[in-house]
Amino acid sequence: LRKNYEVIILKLGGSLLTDKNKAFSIRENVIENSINQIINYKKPLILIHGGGSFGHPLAKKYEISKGLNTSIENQVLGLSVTHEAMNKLNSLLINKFLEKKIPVIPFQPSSIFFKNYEKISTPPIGIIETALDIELLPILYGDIIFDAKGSFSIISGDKIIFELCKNLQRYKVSKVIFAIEKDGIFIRSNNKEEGNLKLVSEISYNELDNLKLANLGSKIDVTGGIRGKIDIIKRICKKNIPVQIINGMKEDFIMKALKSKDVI
Ligand code: IP8
Repeated sequence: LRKNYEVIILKLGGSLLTDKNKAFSIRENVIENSINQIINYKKPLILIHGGGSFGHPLAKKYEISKGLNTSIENQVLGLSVTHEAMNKLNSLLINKFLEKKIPVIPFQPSSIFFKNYEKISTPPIGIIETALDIELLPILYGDIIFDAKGSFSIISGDKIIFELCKNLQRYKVSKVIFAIEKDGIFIRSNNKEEGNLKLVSEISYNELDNLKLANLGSKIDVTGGIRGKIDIIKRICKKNIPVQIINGMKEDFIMKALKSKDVI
């Protein structure tokens, strides 16, 4: 059995894979290009993807992240439909890998993770480690999550990453890469609301709390947007795991980040 193997966790953001403003739209070229870069990386990798225009509009419509609410018409059906939309996006990706004869395996997060009064309980994730052992690429995604108090909400891809960082045992996460549709995190260079925007090239853990985030306009996001992402990044960094944010729209940035080459 493999022990102390390094693994990279890569997240393809939902707004990278889809046009978040248009329901069920996918960015065919971006997906194709991302997959081509990923299959070039021959070392252990776990792939996570977000919801984009598949998961977020439905989750918002049925207020899934706020939990069971009997006054919302057909909410439980909406829960099912939200999960299925994510499954669809996932199957689409899975099939693209299979067309290229790359062994991949999807894991349904809603069948792995369970919320217990705000705490996510994760059973031993040996299944993911065994997939890695036999060189299957595990793919997980933002999904619905059931709650022990008889309710449900959404588990974001980012949250899943944190749970994996916390719970993998035989594999050590060497870094987490977020491929998004922008160059990274932008801050305001002065205190005014619309000060000049500046891309942050490097941030240390201690600086994460005081970022003056630039407002780049918000898309439908039920899992906390960039603030939520920074919160998760902090928790990942606290485990001494470096995090990199890259622009997944650029031709070879995913490959460069995976191979630790210089990238913006
Ligand atoms: O895009 C959200 O995952 P994320 C998944 O990683 C759903 O935040 C179902 C909205």
